[in-house]
Amino acid sequence: MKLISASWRRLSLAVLTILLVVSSFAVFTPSASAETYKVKLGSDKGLLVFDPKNSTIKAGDTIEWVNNKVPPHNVVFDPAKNPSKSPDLAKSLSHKKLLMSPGQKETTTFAADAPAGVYTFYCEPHRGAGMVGTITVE
Ligand SMILES: [Cu+2]
Repeated sequence: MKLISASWRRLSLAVLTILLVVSSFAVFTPSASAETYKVKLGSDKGLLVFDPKNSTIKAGDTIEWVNNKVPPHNVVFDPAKNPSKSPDLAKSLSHKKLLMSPGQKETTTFAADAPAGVYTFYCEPHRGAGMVGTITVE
């Protein structure tokens, strides 16, 4: 009888510990934590590309555009290639101003209610050279 109650106590202690660990995760891991993703304009090797070319994010997240090699660059979202085919939405995400020097930064935050789907963007001076990328909002 003594043995049984001792093992019961041990078991309940273990259950209590697990509950405590799980609940602390729930407290310290906010489910809607927005993240920031970095996209370089021009690769480190001097190629006319966005690096990474394709990113997958969640609504509410931010893209930090970092001007890198072979400027000038800019970021223009294609009005015909976003989930709601909205020119206004594309315009609100774009940074048309040319970034001339390496290290310059711009940010684009996707609203918490941004429609899910693929958003295509390009660099105006280098679109013809293939400097095009996508953001997929999950
Ligand atoms: Cu460019």
